[in-house]
Amino acid sequence: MPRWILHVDMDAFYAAVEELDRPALRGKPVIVAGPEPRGVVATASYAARRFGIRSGMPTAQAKRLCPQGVFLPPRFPRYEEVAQRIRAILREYSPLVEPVSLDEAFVDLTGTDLLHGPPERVTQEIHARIPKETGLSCSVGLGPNKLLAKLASDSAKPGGLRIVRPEEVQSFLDPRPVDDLWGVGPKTAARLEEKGIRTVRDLRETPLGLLCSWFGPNSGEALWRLSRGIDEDPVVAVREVKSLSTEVTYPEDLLEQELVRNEIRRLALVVAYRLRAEKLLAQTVQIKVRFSDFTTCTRQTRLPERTDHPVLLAAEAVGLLSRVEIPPGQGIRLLGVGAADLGPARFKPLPLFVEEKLGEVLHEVRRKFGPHALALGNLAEHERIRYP
Ligand code: DCP
Ligand code: CA
Ligand code: CA
Repeated sequence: MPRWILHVDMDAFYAAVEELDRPALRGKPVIVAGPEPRGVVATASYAARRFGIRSGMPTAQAKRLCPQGVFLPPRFPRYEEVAQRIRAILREYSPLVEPVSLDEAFVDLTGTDLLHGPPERVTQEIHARIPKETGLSCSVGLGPNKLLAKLASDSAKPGGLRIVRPEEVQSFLDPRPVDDLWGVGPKTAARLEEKGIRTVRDLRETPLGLLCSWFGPNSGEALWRLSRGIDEDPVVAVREVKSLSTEVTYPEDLLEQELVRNEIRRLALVVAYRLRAEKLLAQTVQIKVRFSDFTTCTRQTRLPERTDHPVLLAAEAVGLLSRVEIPPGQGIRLLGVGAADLGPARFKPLPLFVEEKLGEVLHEVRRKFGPHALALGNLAEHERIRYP
């Protein structure tokens, strides 16, 4: 099966986030940089790039080039938060998401057609969704491997989308300078230049034997393959944060709705307590329900904000339960509640809900007396359940 790899890279990432958070800055020359005298520019908005400002340039020099520029210190927790939202979107399309840096990731879309439709369409959807859901501009490339996906997104920058189909690979690569190829560093590029090899086409037309005699058999062959757009490097998923869940198998199947609801609430509180203990917040809540006949179903929902709030998590979990149809005559043997899309609690957003205070109190009581010390709602009935 031919591979389809997608590459996403955000445009002027740090500066774009600053403009998002402070709309008055939009379109201005925004420069995110360490302070003088020793600081350097992390990134500059496209408006600032017109003044010749580039990443890595000393801040002092950037100020000379653009005295009217808006110079801001970086806010990493905020960039990380945005990065995680982007990754969560990408993970909806494939489990194989490889973040390369905060603002960049590969996604392997090979064989995801049945679930999500053709990769070309998924690419368009992702390209439209990221700006819509984050307010930030991104560049997206799709190709038969990582090498071509990244070159495709680079060539679409800023804000574009480029698809390189297998039959277009050579015409897409040929006119590019050799150092566009991943793995051709400045040293190799300089040595190739000495031999009169400047473009990928020049490189492709150089016999393998000659390349091997210049660079050794391994590098020679690597160059030969790169010039043909051959790259088998796999997309390796890095699970940033684990999910967290708890489940109970009941010695006797649960039959009463109210009992099931109370159990789901109780399990959600245990999950909330563990999130708090691990200093994590969750954006996705999941439940798992197994019936008497062992058939199992799961439901999940994505929250607008990450939270470890016990009341909210319990309410979401109970809400999910109402989306489960219990087949007639079936009891419930197992219930589980999970939290996923976890992120560090240190970047916790400001409280959005009035119940936040109640959440604090619940956590405090559990911290002192253990996770089962308190429960929400009417839990008198749940005491009838014997836990294994
Ligand atoms: N970065 C940094 N120091 C550098 C290069 C980059 O701190 N020397 C940071 C700031 C960037 C982010 O990493 O916003 C992503 O880097 P990119 O190279 O992808 O550059 P940008 O996203 O800023 O711009 P572009 O639109 O060219 O991708
Ligand atoms: Ca970028
Ligand atoms: Ca990048």
